[in-house]
Amino acid sequence: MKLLEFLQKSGCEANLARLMGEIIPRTVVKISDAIGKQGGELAGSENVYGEKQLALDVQANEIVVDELKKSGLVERLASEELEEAVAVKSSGQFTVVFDPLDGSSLVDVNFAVGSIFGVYPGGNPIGKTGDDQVAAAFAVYGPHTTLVITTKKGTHEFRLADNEEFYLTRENLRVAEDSKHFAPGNLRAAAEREDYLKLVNEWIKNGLTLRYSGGMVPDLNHIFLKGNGIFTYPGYSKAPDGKLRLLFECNPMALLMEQAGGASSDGKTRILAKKITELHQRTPIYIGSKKTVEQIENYLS
Ligand code: P6P
Repeated sequence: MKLLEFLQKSGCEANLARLMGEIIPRTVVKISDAIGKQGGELAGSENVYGEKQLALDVQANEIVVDELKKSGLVERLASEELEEAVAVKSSGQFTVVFDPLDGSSLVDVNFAVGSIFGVYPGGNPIGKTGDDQVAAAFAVYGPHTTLVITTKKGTHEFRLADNEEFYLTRENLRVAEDSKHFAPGNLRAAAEREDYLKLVNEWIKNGLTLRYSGGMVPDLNHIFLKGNGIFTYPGYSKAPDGKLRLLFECNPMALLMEQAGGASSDGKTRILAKKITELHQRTPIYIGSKKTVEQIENYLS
C-alpha cells in the first residue's frame, strides 16, 4: 500500500496526511538523490552550533524549507541548521521542525544517515512539550531509502520504490520491553561518570550485542526494526545536557518510540514531558526498550 493511501485509510486528517504522505516524502526523495550525487564537501559555513556545514547540509535544508513553504500547510518552520524559526504563513496549520541531514559527516565514510521531522499544531513550539506533536518521522538513507512515520496511530515503515513512491513494509513496529542490543553514545562520558561506565559494563556482562554507528537515525532504526535495544547519549562535564537537540532529534524520536511500545527519558524525566524552552536546547537521552529505560532511570537516580 502507498504511504498516502495508508494514512488516508487510517483516518489521518487530510492536511496532515498530505504533509506526511506527500510533502515530507518529496523532500526525502530529493535529499536521497542529492546524497547519491555528492560527497562530504564542506560548504565553507558553520551552523548555529559552530559545526562546519557540508554542502549537503545546506542543500538538504534548502530542499525541506522550499517544499514546506510551497505546501501552504505550514505556519512556521524550524531547522537544526537555522538559528531562528521561519514564519511562513499566518494561516498555516502546522509548525514543522527538522534536522534535514542528521549525521551528515558520516556521508564521507559511506555510512547510513537520516532526516528527522516533528510536527506541532499551530505556531510556536516554545512552551509546548513533545506530547503536543501530532506526527513525527525519520528517513534513513541506507541500502534502501525508508521512512518511519507516526501520526499517533502506531509507528510504521515505508520503503522508496523506483517510481518515487513509498510503500508500506512494516506496520505497527513493536519494541520489546527488554534489550538484546545496545548503542552507547558519548562513551567519552564514561571516563568520568562511574554510573555510565557501570551501566555499559552491565550490558557487556549481560551479553547484549553492540550496534553503534555514530548516526542517531540508523542506530535508532536498528532498534525499531530488530524490535528491541537501547540508545544512550548522556551528558558529562563538557556538555552537561549532552549533544542531541530536544526539538529536532529527541522529541520526534521519542514519539515514534512510544508509539512502538518503547520509552525515552533524560535520566529523570520522560522526554515528551519536557518543556520546550528554546529552539536549540539539548537534552541527555536514553531511548528504546521500556524496561531498560526504567532500569536506567532507577540506576542513575
Ligand atoms: P558523537 C551525529 O552528528 C549526531 O548528531 C547523532 O546522529 C549521533 O547520535 C551523535 O551526533 C554522535 O555524536 O559525539 O559520537 O560524534
